[in-house]
Amino acid sequence: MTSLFDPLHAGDLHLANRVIMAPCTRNRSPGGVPNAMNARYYAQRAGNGLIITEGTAISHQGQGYANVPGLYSPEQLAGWRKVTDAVHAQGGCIVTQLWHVGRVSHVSLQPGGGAPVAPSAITAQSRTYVLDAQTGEGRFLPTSEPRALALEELPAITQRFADAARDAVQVAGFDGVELHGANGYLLDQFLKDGANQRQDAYGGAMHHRIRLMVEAVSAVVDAVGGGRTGLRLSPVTPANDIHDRDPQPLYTLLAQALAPLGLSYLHVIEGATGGPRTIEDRPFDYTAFKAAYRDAGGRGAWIVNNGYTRAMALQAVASGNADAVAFGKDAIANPDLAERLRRDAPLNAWDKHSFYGGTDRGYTDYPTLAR
Ligand code: 8OZ
Repeated sequence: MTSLFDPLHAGDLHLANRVIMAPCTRNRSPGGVPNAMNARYYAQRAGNGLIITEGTAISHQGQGYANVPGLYSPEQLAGWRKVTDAVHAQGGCIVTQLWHVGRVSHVSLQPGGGAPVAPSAITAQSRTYVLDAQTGEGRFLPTSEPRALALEELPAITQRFADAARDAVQVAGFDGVELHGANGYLLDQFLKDGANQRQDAYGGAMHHRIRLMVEAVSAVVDAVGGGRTGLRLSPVTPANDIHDRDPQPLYTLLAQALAPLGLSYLHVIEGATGGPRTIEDRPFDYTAFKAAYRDAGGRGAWIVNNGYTRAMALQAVASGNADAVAFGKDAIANPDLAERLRRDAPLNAWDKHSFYGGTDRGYTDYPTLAR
């Protein structure tokens, strides 16, 4: 029987165990440039089988929050190199999450103070994290009204995903990349009819709405190889005001389109991100989704996420329902999470007040068992 603590080959990624650090936004990279404190934080967590970095903007346009890191300038790539070197020195494996927020942004974060971009000009009823121009303090503000992307703009966005992926691996030293296809950001916006009301080849019918995501994933696969490419999905999360009328067939179609791409892994958020695992008016059969992917020849690891306890994670891997389990808040609060889970040791509690922005407090000062 497979254990949560067994090694895993996920495409070209070699994981020492199946405890994965989920991507967690921390807003601690001023200027979008990863710094020494960020390197320390990730290096502390290298005992997890895989670290997926916080969402990292592939372009200025793709940025939706203050002080999140980027992957589009030489300084940002050099900053990440320090992070990956520090993680590799501890024997860890690390991929970066390629992020374009689409409409979940604010004019003050966009190039030239322009409108954020989206499949359609529909404002998300959501909030984004912005710095006050006077005080420099972080605060949450409503997202700005977006403009609909022109058809002619889409190839450049796909290309940016590919170029950022190549730079992430070749320049910044990442073991691979994960596209952020979840939580109501750009690729998820195109996928779902609540945000996508286009009438061109990228909107309307389901096979149109999956197009941008499949093109972006394919371009990244061409750039760095399928074995170094993962994708995060959230079929029914309401995060960032996203919804779809009929997610099950949408994700079946998506699974069939992704299956031939030879991905390292799919990473699935079950239920409401950071919230309930089942949503009454948004039913979804994850077993059927996984079966659709496998039946279509989809290989690579199946990573699950959202509110997993130790017992649930052990059971998910032992039963074969998942190959690995991603933990967010527990990985923030426990630098030695995999070791604690292995020993069935108590976990540190997380401090939600220091999740977004701030100093080393609530970031690099959570104790290990040894301390
Ligand atoms: C929390 C705060 C800001 C961003 C996500 C990238 O939900 C995020 C995020 C989470 O995927």
